[in-house]
Amino acid sequence: MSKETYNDILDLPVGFPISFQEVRELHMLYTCAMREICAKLENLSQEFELKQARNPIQHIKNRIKSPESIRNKMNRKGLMLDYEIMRKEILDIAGVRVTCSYIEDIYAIADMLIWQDNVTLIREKDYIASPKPNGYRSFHLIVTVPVYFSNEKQMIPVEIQMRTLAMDFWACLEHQLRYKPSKEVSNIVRSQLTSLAGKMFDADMEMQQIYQKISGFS
Ligand code: 0O2
Repeated sequence: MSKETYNDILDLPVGFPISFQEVRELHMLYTCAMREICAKLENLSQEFELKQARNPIQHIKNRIKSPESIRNKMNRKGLMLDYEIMRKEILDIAGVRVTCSYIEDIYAIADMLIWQDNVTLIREKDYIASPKPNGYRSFHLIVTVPVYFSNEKQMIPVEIQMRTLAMDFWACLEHQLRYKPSKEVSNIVRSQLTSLAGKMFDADMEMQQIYQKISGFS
């Protein structure tokens, strides 16, 4: 069966020549890696529940990037739609999002993950210290984790996005803008959102300061 026919069956985007076997392999590999990271975060969360006064991890979500989203990203980056290139260049096929209470929690949890023997840091992007021009704030890590099979080990990348609840609330709303066709509305809303991002960051900082005062840290 030709790759194009497989694309039809799997509802893959037109022009993404990827075989049935490759899609299954891809899903399996990245799901395994994503599970590894989620398990590590769940373990930390359980330890906090048991031993600490509060759990800084509010939510853990995960997703495997859809073939369409992978295709769009490869087009955006000007990459040839090729399986091997995708494996090498698209590092957020497996994605985990961690929502924390305070900004300081984000850095603490990130350190606790990176410190672990089988987590290798590939890249770190601190959009909290340096927000994007639109106001987007989040802390991104690309790590690899080993995934063991019967006769081999593969290092698979996982993107971990870490945010406060306020940053997550903002990013989810801003994400909806991508699907709004009206340019006029988009432009107004865009600048509103950028200004709101600053206010939400100020609120995050203030909440953290209040928390520190309450718990006697400062
Ligand atoms: P989706 O649909 O969420 O998966 P790079 O690999 O550095 O060349 P990349 O991967 O765009 O480029 O890096 P970056 O900036 O770390 O962004 C990765 C992801 O962060 C994005 O994935 C989004 O999920 C999120 N993100 C980045 N910028 C914004 C933003 O301005 N607003 C919102 N809401 N989310 C953002 P994708 O693949 O773009 O999309």
